[in-house]
Amino acid sequence: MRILHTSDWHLGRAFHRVGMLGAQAAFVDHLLITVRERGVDAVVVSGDVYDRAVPPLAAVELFDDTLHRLAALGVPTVMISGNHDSARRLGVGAGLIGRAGIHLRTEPAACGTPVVLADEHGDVAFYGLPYLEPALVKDAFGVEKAGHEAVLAAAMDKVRADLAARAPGTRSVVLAHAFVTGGEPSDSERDITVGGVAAVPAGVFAGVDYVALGHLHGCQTITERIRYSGSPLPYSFSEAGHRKSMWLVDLGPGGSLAAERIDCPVPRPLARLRGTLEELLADPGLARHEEAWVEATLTDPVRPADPMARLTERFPHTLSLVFAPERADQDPGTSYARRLADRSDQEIAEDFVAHVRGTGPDARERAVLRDAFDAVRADDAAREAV
Ligand SMILES: [Mn+2]
Repeated sequence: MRILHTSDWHLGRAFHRVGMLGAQAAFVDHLLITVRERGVDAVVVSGDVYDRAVPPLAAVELFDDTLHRLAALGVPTVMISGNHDSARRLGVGAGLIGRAGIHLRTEPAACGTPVVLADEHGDVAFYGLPYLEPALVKDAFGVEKAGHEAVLAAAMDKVRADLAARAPGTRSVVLAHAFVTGGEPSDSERDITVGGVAAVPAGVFAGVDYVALGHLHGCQTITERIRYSGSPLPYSFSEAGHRKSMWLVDLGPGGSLAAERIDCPVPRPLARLRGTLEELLADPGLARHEEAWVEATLTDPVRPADPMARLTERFPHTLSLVFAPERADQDPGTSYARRLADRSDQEIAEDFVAHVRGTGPDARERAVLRDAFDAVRADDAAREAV
C-alpha cells in the first residue's frame, strides 16, 4: 500500500507579514498531483491542519476545497487534529465526511478504532491519535500523572489491543501529533511542555509498522518506521535550512517498508543575512538572495538611519530586521531579544525570580512555576476545545 504522509499545513498562517494562503493552495495542488501521478492509495495528515482554533474564512474554504478534491480522486484520507486545531470544530461533520472516504479523527476516545483499508496483501489498520492534551484526557484514559508519555502510552495500549484482535498479518499505521525524543524543533511550533517535559520516547510506538508523526516542522527520520513529514512550508526563519517535503511510504507484505522523500514547491527561498548595513548592501556574494525572504541581522555599532527602507531597495522581500550591535569594548549580544532567544517560558520565569530576588528558585518553587505554566496551557486548550 502506497501512503502519502504530510502534516502541519497550518492553513491560514502568515509568515511574518506575508499571507501564505496562495502558497498553501499551491501545496494542495502539488499534493493532489502527487497522489494522482504516483498512484497513492491513502493520504495521512498528522495534525495542525489549521493554524488556529478559529481559522479565517479563506483557510476554511481552502480546506473545504481540498476535501472535495481528495474525495473526487477517490483516495482515502485519514486526518487527525493537532495542538493548533480545535478538535471539536475540526471534527464537526466527521461522520458524514467519512462516508466520502475522508476520515477525520479528533476524538481521543476513538484512538483504538482504526480506519481499515485493504490492498492485495490484506488489511492495513490506520489509527488516528489526535493531539492528546494530558490534563484533558488523563481521567478518560485512566492515567495517574498528566504527562505526554503517560497519555500516549495509554492510547498506544488501545491500539495494540485492537491490533492483537485482528487477523494475523494485519499491517498498521499510527498517526500522532507529538514531540518524540530525538526530534529537532524549530521556532514555529507551539510549546507543549507539561511538567517540564515535552518529548516522549519513540519506544511508546512499539508494535506498529509505520508511525506518521506531526508537530515538528522539519522533515526527519526518528527511526526507519517513525518519521516526521514536517510542514509543507516554512513558518519561521529558523527553518531556512529545511527542505520541505512529504513521505511517500510503500508498506509491502509482512510490513516491509520503503520511504521516498517528495519535495514540496518553494514559494520563495529564505535567507538569514548578518553584517553591517553597508556590507549587506555592497557584498556581491549576496546577489543570489535578492529575491529571497530575508531576515537581516545588522551588526552596526550604532543603529543606521532608515535601515528597512535601504535594505528593501536591494532585498525587496525583507521581512525581519534584528539589531545585534557588535562593540569591541562591550559585552556583545546582550539585547533583550538575544537573551530570550531559545529559552523556554520556564527558564525565563526562573531567571526573573533570580533577577529580582538575588537567588534562583529552589526545586519546590520551580515546581510551582511549572504547574502554573501547565495550568495556563491546559486552560487555553480547554477553552479552544469548547
Ligand atoms: Mn504544527
